[in-house]
Amino acid sequence: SDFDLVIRGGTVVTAADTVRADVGIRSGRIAAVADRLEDGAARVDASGLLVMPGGIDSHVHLAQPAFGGPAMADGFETGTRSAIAGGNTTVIPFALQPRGASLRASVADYHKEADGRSYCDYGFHLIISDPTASVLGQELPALVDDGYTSFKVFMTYDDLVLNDRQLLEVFDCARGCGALVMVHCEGYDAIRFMTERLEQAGRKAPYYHAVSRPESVEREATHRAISHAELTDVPVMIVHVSGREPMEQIRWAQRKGLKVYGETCPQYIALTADDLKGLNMDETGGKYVCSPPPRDHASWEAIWEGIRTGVFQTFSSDHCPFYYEGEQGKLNPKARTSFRWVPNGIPGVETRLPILYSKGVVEGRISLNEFVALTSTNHAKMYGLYPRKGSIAPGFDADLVLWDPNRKETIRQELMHHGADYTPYEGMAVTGWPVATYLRGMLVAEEGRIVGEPGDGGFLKRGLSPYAVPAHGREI
Ligand code: DUC
Ligand code: ZN
Ligand code: ZN
Ligand code: ZN
Repeated sequence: SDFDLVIRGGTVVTAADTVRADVGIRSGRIAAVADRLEDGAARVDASGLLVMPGGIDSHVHLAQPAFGGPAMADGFETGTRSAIAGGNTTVIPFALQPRGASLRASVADYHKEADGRSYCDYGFHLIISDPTASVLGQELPALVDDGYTSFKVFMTYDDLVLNDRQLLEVFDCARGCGALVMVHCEGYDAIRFMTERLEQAGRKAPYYHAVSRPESVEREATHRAISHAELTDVPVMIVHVSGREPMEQIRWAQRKGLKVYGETCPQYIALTADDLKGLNMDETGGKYVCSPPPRDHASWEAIWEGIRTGVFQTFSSDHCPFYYEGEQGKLNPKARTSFRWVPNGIPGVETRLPILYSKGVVEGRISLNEFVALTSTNHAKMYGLYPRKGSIAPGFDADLVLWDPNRKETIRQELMHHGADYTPYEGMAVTGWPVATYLRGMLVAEEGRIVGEPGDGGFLKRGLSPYAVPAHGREI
């Protein structure tokens, strides 16, 4: 027969359609989608299941150095193992330039980490912490040509923060290169001011992490990033948006006609700042420390409003895992002395799809097609992977997740495949769960078992984002 594999009898869901169809796969690609295909060399019965494009998580952190802090709990092996178990087939982590380092050399370090270790396909965004003349003039344009077509910049953190002048210079460079800029919007000085005041008052429990960076701090930085993007005429993606105020800034910009995009994450519809209180303001609140911090129930509703009305294009995990008990069982005592030393980030690459499916599709807030757009298709389009990734149609890579829409699970650490020693979603009941994950036609995960191998995943040289074209056109 014509096919290496036929996935038979499932309901195929894309960002546009929901149809009962068979999917024929040949040489790692989708060869046919039709009502009824003849058997291939192999056949899988998907009756009762949804067949969706594999999740694309365009915001994960793997193997990032911690600047003297604790090491990240996931490198490429455990992080992508967790990704495929959770129904994903592509991740886009970050290659971080430490200050003083060459960007090209930093990218090479991440390739060394990823090479032969990844269970799924991957690209890299570039984190720019030191936008020197040679970085802006030579390194970035060459790296964009090589498929690193998006940058992330930070408006906070001692080791990463860019001042307004530097933000403008990176934005202007991105405009010239056709790269898409992702911005971490929280104001550095306001956070420092609050952190020092809270520590002086003896307020050092993890909960005060949330108090030190309230929504106004995120809203101000979001507005500032948007204004700089307008000034330089460059499209920007505002990442990890936590609540109403930053969401409304993005909506305001979009209504003005600016090319401002938005990303949100599971923690902003499933956790609140109260989680950072732990048990009676103890250190267990450290399991929920991430930035921006989770807010409150009204913020969840604001995030849903932004999802439903198209303010947000992507729903990413911001998977950024650290060990609660300390690296390899060694306690991280400094993190217990003040919230300021608790590393910012939580694991979530494996739970992103079930959380959005359960709260979004099952609870009636979004359609199946919107689910696919938010978790896969829009990531591919936004970051230059379309039309290779992100849909189910002839010619696309056969990256698929077979999804049981009725399966009830309780998220628990024992189910997870990540390197971290906890999940912040412990005990959360969800409906809808990945049953099998196919990477370019290969079964890589099935029922929580990892079937693929490290090295199955390869590097994706990404094209320019069609969303990164400046509103006023490219220079000639
Ligand atoms: N920003 C991220 O994107 N991830 C984790 C922490 C942070 O500040
Ligand atoms: Zn440039
Ligand atoms: Zn960030
Ligand atoms: Zn992140």
